[in-house]
Amino acid sequence: MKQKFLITRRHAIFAGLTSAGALLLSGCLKKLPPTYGNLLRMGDNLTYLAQRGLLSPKALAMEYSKSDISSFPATGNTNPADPAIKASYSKIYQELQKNDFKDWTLSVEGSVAKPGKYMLGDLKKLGQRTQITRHTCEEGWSAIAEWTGVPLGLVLQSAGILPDARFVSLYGYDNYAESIDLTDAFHPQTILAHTMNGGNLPIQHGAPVRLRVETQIGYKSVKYLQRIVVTDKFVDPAHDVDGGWSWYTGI
Ligand SMILES: Nc1nc2c(c(=O)[nH]1)N[C@H]1C(S)=C(S)[C@@H](COP(=O)(O)O)O[C@H]1N2
Ligand SMILES: [Mo]
Repeated sequence: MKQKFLITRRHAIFAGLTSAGALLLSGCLKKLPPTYGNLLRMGDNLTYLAQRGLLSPKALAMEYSKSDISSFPATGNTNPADPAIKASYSKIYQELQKNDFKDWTLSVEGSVAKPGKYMLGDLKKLGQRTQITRHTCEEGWSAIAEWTGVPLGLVLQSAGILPDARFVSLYGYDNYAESIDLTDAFHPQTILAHTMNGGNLPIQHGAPVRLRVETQIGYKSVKYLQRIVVTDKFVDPAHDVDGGWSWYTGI
């Protein structure tokens, strides 16, 4: 599924080599991604440098108006409760679904002063943001939707993020996982979305709560959120780097 992405990415790498060289020389060395040094992950250096070197960390991804909202394919896992999935998480997700996700909690762990479980109501009280954005999948399609959710930065603040914190790993009920750095975690458009186009987030799009990282490509936006772990070291929870995927996929 992510294969095509790698090829198009390679083209982008060659196209961007000269400008990246210039960026490197212009003193952006401290802004290198944690995958720096891995020859197969040179694409990360380029997109990371371009974003971290040229944009303010709070620069917003493009937002659209309601008339731009489009149909929205569902990809990857579209129903963790599918009985055909023989993994233990399938039963757990079925139970949550039976009760309309009222028993759903998000566990916040790691480098935080107050680790613990948040119910959806607890999260909503922290603050909310609504944004109409474009999702771009590595398979080559994109779609626009309106998302409402709780900024991840507010959740991390509320949990008392510790000074040694550097990365955030997010795990879904289907064992899918991704990690992002604190710049993306505290980006104003990085939200834990519970509402899509004004209604509860549908199962196929990650119910009850999914991540939206609008500064990166679609596969970073973990659906079916279960657990967030703040770490002081770089973690690649889904082994993207070993599997030949980009860890940083800035758009
Ligand atoms: N938990 C989980 N999150 C996931 C995936 C998945 O399979 N499981 N697929 C990813 C990919 S590749 C994309 S493009 C988007 C798809 O989101 P959508 O199904 O709402 O279109 O979710 C991402 N997050
Ligand atoms: Mo994707």
